[in-house]
Amino acid sequence: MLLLQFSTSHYCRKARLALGYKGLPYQVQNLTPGLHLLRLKPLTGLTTVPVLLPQQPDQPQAIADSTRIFRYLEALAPEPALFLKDENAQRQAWLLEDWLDESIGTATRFVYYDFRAGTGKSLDPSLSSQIVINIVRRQYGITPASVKLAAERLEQAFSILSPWQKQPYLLGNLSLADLSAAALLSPLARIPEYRDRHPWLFQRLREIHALCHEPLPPGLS
Ligand SMILES: N[C@@H](CCC(=O)N[C@@H](CS)C(=O)NCC(=O)O)C(=O)O
Repeated sequence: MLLLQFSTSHYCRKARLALGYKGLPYQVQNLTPGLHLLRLKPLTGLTTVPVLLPQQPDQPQAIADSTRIFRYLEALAPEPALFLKDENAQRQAWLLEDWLDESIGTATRFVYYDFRAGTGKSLDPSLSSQIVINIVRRQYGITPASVKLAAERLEQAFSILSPWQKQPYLLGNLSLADLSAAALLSPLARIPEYRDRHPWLFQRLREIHALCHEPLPPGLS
């Protein structure tokens, strides 16, 4: 299998966590932002990574979107299970996964790129890095007002995810909600303020990454 990705994308990290948890062998191909459209559009009709290419004659050519990749991997390799046996609990897992994908993954992106352009500039002050950061900020409409909203959404997220303070898995047993939270909140590991205020969150991120045999994100390694 081949995973088409951006090396720094937290949505691609989410797909890698699932592949690692399942213990499936795969390779990655890092696409160049901008040129990625040329590769992805004909394959999926979409412009986003991750995209998984099973590269097997009896399998689909391409699976786009991290949520679809979760479903595909669970059908391909049911053990170890990523879906919970209890139907109600699994519904909760899907709800959390969708909220993390649609709301929180975006909020972390906003807060992270705002940090990298401001107090976190010293992480990589090179012109090329700052150009990329500014392109991303323009592409996603990252402005002081939208960053403020994103930061507020994250505060609410920490309270919704508070079961993680007392137990290793959000819904009692490991689920796709844990993998989604571990990946989509991972950019915050580079921001000292978040690391200092929520040590429990980064402890869980470490544990989930170890379970999925995925190297830790920058800031935790
Ligand atoms: N819901 C999608 C979101 C993926 C996503 O936003 N990917 C970003 C990278 S973090 C991307 O490919 N952006 C490039 C673009 O939109 O052209 C998923 O879960 O796969």
